[in-house]
Amino acid sequence: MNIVDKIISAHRVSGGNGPGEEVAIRIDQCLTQDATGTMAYLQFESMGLDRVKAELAVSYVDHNTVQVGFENADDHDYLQSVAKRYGAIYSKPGNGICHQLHLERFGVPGKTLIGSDSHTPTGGGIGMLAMGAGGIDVAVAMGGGPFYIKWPETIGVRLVGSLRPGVSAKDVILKVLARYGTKGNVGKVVEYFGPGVATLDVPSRATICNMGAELGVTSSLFPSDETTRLFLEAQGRGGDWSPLAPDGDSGYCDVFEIDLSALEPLAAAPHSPGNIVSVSSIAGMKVNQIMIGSCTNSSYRDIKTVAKMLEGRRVAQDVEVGIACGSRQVFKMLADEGLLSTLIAAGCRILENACGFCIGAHMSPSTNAVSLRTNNRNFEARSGTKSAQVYLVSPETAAASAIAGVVADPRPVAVAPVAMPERFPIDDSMFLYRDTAGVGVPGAEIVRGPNIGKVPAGTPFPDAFDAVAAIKVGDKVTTDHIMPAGARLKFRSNVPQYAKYVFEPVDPTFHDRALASKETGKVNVIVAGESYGQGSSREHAAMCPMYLGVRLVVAKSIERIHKANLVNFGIIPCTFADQKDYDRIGMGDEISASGVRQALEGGSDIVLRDVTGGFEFTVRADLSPRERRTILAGGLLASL
Ligand code: MIC
Ligand code: SF4
Repeated sequence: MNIVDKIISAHRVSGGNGPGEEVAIRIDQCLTQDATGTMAYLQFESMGLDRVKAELAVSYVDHNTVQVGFENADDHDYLQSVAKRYGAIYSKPGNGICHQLHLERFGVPGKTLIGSDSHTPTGGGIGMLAMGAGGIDVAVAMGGGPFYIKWPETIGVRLVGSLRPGVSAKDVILKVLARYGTKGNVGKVVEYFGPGVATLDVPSRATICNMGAELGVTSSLFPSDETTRLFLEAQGRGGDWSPLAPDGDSGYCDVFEIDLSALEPLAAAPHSPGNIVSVSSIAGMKVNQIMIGSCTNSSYRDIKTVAKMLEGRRVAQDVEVGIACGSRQVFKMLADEGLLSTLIAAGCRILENACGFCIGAHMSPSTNAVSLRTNNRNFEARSGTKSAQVYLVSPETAAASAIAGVVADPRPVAVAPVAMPERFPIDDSMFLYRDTAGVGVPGAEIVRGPNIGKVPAGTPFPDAFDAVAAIKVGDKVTTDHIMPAGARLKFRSNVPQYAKYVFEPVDPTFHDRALASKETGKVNVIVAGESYGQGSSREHAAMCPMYLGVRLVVAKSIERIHKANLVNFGIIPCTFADQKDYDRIGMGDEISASGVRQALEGGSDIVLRDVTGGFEFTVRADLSPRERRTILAGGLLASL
């Protein structure tokens, strides 16, 4: 067995005997972050449980920390009070980014973790089966319920050799993205093996697993070995370690070999993490902004490497450089070693330990700017500036370019590798309610400011309906297109308000049109191309469309987390039986259907009539009986 199969087998509750079959697994640990967490906890509350039942639930605040206006602060108060009441641990704003913190303080090899954030697989760096999910799925797991996945097929990435100076983990995952792309990998997991594994420290492994999310896979994992043990010991958690390795090299559906010694610095060019080019091919290009940090590249290893590269140097005059550590631990270590002072002297802007620039919460580049960033997504407009050209690079490439003022190959200016400390400084004082974790404080008041709204209620799926193709979009439409973050992020806890921005970057008229057709009793249909719903786990990309009367998404293909979110909010995620029908449907076409409940119940294809075009077309929903029941009931909350 490979590692993934071992962990799934050990956690299997029901179903699934092999790849492709739905399996219910027990979840040991849960994490939420604030931007998805308020809805997750509102849904948890509505389940009527008295406390968190999973082994561990941690509620992090890292996304909405800018606090312009009362909204973010209201969310924090709610999350803090609800954590206290129900027995979750609360990580205060300023403590750091959820994935970096979870790796440092809570992750355990061989355990399962789900998080209401697509980069939860960062935990795969220490051999956890860690997966992103919608908030309601996390709420169910917090309540002790299982999590459903398709038993994945496992891609084996065999690592040989060792990285050369100036080349790092980011380049490894960009190489994997160059091979597998950002679509077509649904239902798979990536497992890293081979002699090269031992040459990578835990933060490097975590970087690789983190950005595996951009492949669209369910998770990514490394074995748990001596390096993992030393990392956990250094975090004062040696007792959490256990070894984990595949039985042999044969349990993979595909094997891709990377010779780390031969790897060169890479970059993801605008506007997709799968658009890989070599740094040497863009070297010399003028750069306006460089942002270093995010859950992908903000470890002690990464930020110290940058500081060492900038030691005694200054950032180029026309370049703005911002640096955000991933956690308070990293920040403090930098400060204690005098490296914060190095960064300040070099002319960097020191940013808060939070998501910040990565999600466009601040630090948007100027018009047409070239921005080099060490995060994981460069979707158009995600930075907050539509015309900006965002390139994703390693911390080493970012630092070399900061000095040069143009894209620069870091290899000539590489520094010695950062050694892992024997003991990290441990200070858990910004994790609240550890003593009442799993128990809670019965009767504790839950604080609900005006920004805390309600979860919209679902209604049973209609058998027959008149509908309209409310929007038609192309391939690789991300959740950032469907439900933008950045300046709109603060409305996450207020669905009617946030719903005003559904598809804003694509078609700002969508909200008004969708609401108008809903009010006339029509169902709204979204027509989409390949890989619909890439990116974030935000269930708002299903919840807000549901609120606007969307009941069907008809696409060429749909990504895993988004598909699960659509089901959870009573929307049928379906694909064209004949992809040519995508071309025949026009935006605004009237569509009608009947016998839909019966088709769903029986798991058969659904025939829709394009009344405007005068033709019928068939769509299919590849759903388990459980998922079909959920949709028929009007979503997961309605079906519980
Ligand atoms: C992201 O990187 O897109 C986010 C913001 O972390 C999302 C979660 C969200 O939308 O709140 C994710 O990756 O799931
Ligand atoms: Fe935060 Fe960016 Fe990581 Fe998402 S990808 S969790 S926004 S740092």
